[in-house]
Amino acid sequence: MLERTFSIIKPDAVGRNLIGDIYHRFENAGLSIIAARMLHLTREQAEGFYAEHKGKPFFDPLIKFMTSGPIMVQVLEGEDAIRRHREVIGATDPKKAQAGTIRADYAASVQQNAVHGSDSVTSAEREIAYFFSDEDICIRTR
Ligand code: DAT
Ligand code: MG
Repeated sequence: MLERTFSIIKPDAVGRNLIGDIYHRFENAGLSIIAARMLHLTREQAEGFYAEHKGKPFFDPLIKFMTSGPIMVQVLEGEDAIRRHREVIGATDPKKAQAGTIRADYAASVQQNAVHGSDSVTSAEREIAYFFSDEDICIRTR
């Protein structure tokens, strides 16, 4: 089924000039970028985005990391996009991520793990709407 998912290239990967490499991997996996923007998250924006993790021991360091530099946010569209995107990204812990995935290749740790990808249809819808309005999304004609 044609799906949309939400993606972040995190401050570590942006800082290492990996935007092009990561976009290439998305496109090679059949995921089309249909909206994109660079921004530097405020603490409030980061806390709201990661609200489901509030209270966990890694929450404060996560917010500090996510606000440490600019990020790229994008909406990806493709067949089975949510699962496919998570496959290209790899497991949260880079030590457990399959060889050839973005996190296996670029993540320095569980926290500094290069990318974010929505984990379900519900979170994809919430996360897309958190950063993009309907007018930001470009419908592909080919
Ligand atoms: P994912 O990003 O793979 O969906 P998640 O939703 O469980 O993983 O966690 C969100 C982010 O929080 C994750 O990318 C990095 C950070 N994080 C999760 N578990 C952590 C842990 N045990 N120690 C440090 N950071 C963690
Ligand atoms: Mg998650």
